[in-house]
Amino acid sequence: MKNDLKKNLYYNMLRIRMIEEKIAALYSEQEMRCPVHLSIGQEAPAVGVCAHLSKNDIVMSAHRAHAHYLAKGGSLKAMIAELYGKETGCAMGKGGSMHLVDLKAGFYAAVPIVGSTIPIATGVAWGFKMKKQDNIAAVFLGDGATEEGVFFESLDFAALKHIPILFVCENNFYSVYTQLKKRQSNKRNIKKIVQANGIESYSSYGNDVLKVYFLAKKSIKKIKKNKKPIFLEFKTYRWLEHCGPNWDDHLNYRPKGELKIWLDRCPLKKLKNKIITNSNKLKNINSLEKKINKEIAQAFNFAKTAQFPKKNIIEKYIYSN
Ligand SMILES: Cc1ncc(C[n+]2csc(CCOP(=O)(O)OP(=O)(O)O)c2C)c(N)n1
Ligand SMILES: [Mg+2]
Repeated sequence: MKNDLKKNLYYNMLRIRMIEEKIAALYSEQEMRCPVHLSIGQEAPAVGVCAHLSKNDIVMSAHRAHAHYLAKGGSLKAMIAELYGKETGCAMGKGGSMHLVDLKAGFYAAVPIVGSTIPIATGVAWGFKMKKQDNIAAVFLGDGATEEGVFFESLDFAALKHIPILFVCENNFYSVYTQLKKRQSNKRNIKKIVQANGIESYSSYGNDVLKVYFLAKKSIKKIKKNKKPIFLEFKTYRWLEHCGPNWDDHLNYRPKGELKIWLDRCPLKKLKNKIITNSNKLKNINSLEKKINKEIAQAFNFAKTAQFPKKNIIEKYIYSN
């Protein structure tokens, strides 16, 4: 396997990790006034899936959207400005972290009502098919979203109409403070449930970006060829609190020792060890970090020095379009 591929995937995950770490570090300044749901620890599904999507394929997401937005090519400056509530933000400073959007990059928005973007993405993908366009939609959803009725309605419709959509479930085993096994019978297997809805379905380990990459590659190729939906479940883990920049292991809703196991399964660490074989390569990695730090500093400066939105900015936007 080409080392370039590993390096690219590593770079994209590192970039997301470092951006979110910066958000966490500056959050207590209280200049970012929106809630933030960070993806630290679960960067691999976003990067491995979006690596195969073209500009004209679209992605939708939910409350935990930074990684998806960035992996799809959303503007970093506009994202950080959005978190600061500024008029140069991707939603004109009116949405915050949970309402990211970058139409140019094919990121057709994140909406924090759990499950709400699943039918919207299904509709967009259906539209592609009706217009005989070759594009697909990918929608990222959590394990909690698979408990919403609209998830099943969307599966049914996608199966029935042969809709070119990739459903990507990031199963981090939690919905806020409640573990999957306290919410669902242990007989409930999401892959089999989706298969029973007539959709090809796979489950894989979500902290190995190469596994994600190759499964996504095969699946997206198939969706484009057969114009039929596919569902992927990636098992992964959120390190920080559900919402906010802090560690929360002391709250004891996670079984003792579980966090430590998943910290050891860090998606970046695994790949970094594969890339570094000598000290020369280590120097290369340091230069990646330097490059990312520079980009982050520019984005935060852009956000902090921007204006807050003027009154009626949304109304003006709507009436001028
Ligand atoms: C319809 C709806 N119900 C409840 C909530 C509150 N809520 C916000 S995030 C969340 C957890 C969702 O869990 P999951 O889909 O697994 O995503 P994760 O946070 O683990 O990434 C809940 C219940 C909501 N936003 N929308
Ligand atoms: Mg979850």
